[in-house]
Amino acid sequence: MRTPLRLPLVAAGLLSALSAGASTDYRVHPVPFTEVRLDGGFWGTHQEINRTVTLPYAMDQCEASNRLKNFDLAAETLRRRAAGDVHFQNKPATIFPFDDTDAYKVIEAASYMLSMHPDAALSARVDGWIARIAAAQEPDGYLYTFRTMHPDSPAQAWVGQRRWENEPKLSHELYDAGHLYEAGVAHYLATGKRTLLDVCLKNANLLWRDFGDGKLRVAPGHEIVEMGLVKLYRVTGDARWLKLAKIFLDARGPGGPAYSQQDRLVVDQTEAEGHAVRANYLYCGMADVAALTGDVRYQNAIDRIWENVVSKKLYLTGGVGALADGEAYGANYQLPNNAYNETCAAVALMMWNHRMFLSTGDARYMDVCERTAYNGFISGVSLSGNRFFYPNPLVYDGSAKNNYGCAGRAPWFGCACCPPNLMRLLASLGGYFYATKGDALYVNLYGGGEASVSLGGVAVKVDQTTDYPWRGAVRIAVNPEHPVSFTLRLRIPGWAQGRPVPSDLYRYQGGAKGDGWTVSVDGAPVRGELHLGYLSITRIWKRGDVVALNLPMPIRAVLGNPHIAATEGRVAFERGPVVYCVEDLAHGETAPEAMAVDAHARVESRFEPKMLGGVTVLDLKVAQEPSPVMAIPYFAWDNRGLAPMAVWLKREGP
Ligand code: FUB
Ligand code: ZN
Repeated sequence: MRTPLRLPLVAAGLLSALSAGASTDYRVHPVPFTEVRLDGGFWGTHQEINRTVTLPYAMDQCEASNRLKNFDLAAETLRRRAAGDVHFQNKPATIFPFDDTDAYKVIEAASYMLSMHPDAALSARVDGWIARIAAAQEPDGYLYTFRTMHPDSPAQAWVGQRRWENEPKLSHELYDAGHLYEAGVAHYLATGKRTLLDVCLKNANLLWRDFGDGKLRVAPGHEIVEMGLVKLYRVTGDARWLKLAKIFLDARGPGGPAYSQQDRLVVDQTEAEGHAVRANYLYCGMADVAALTGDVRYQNAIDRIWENVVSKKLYLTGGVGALADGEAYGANYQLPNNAYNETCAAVALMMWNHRMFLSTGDARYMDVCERTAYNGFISGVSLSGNRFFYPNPLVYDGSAKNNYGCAGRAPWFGCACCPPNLMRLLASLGGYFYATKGDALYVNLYGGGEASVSLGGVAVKVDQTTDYPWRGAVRIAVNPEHPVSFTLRLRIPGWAQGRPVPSDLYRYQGGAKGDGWTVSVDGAPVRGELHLGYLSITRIWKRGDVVALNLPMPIRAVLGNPHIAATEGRVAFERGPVVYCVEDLAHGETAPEAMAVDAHARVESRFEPKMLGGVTVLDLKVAQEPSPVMAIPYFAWDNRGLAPMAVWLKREGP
């Protein structure tokens, strides 16, 4: 495991320029993904496919679809005009002005992979991309290929006549900047090279010139620059970047479109609204700024918005953003099964929930994060690693071209935001597993692999062995360099306590039974009250100590809140954190969504090592079918051929 490099931080008085609150940070500190190695198992396997298949595939796609060419075209315009050819301009080689971000996201994902797996060829390929990106940057730091290559008039309707003019709507200039910063910081931390980071800082200086200290007041049309600026602040210690993030938050509303969260001041917002990716990135930025400035108004607002999401706008699969129209959150309880649920919205929801956990140390946020991870997030990529879903609906008729114009998993998209977004989160998922606060170590996610942490000044290795999510037995070997006292906090998932989500939006048939979990240390049972969803074990840990967590995984029938029209008279099934669906490969007479199942009937499960990479399947007794019907994990649908699919089946009987 590698320790990231850091720029010398500007030590003192960083936040004196900020008006709000005291200098502070998240109460809980994530153990960086660079200290967590996921071996084999569910996530280790997915990460390896991500690194060995999806990454090179996505790099080829970005090149073949002219994402990189746009940078060359912009650079050419700069060069030719500087040489006196003052009317020279190029036309974009792609459709959207945010296509630059696909390259940035891929570099970010590649950087996370390079942190864990040094690879000279990959590093050189990334360096080549960075050189092309840097060449497209204007002398004052502006970087937005669609304008730079075609400066005399907008090359595309969204671009606007002048810089920033269309930013609150559709230009995506600051969205491009945000993804650039996320990539630049990741690349610097992974490689120690400043090549892309310097591009970021030049761009951020321009933003400071134009927006800093009460100059232009512009609400970013598509948020993410706020999170990106916070990362720049963390890596450089330059307080201007944090201040700028706050300036962009405060520029929103009142009186603008709800679609881009500009109808009210952010501190007055109460519901998740508008475009779901934009919204969730906004809430991430608010969490970061709340943590770093101590300004509780941002935290209070996202607390309210989070309650709204988990109690009224969250799918059982952990997806959000019900509506294709506007790629948006729907009204309260508007959760149709033909959901949009963009993969990017799932990515952003996980990022937001992780931040909410870091603010509070409350496991319910990691419950949501885990639900999304195993279901509506990882569904976005095929098991082969080179086919993708943009929307992640809970029902499918077997033929609709609902995947950005494609029926079934697509090889790529004209608007290719989702695949590289999934890649960057999957590559850094180890960072969601553990966290520390003082002398406490939180274990949030379960999966085979090893982590290195420091507790009470002592290096501790934590080694998980488990077949989670297919089995609930988790063995955690705790190996401190020498005996040390600390508290191990084991997350007992909400589902293991009989609560699918931290609200009344869904419930298990038969009530909140779920107290069968057990924990032991070196064979001695540990009992105790859960606090904020964790079982705490405080003791002097010594090399060779073993914690055994056992989470029984009965198959649970799930019912929706009566306010959700789409789940009325229906039932879904889950086991552990995994949500199931029926996909009818035989295209039989009864479509899955018309299949009737007795929610009280006993359901059998079995592990199928050769199916879908090794999954546990369920055998459901369906009224219309003589033999049991197999249900598979939702995330794995459309890996055996395109077929009708449904998560929510008809409920027979009471
Ligand atoms: O607008 C940029 C990205 O493209 C959004 O995040 C996605 O929803 C897609 O519209
Ligand atoms: Zn997307």
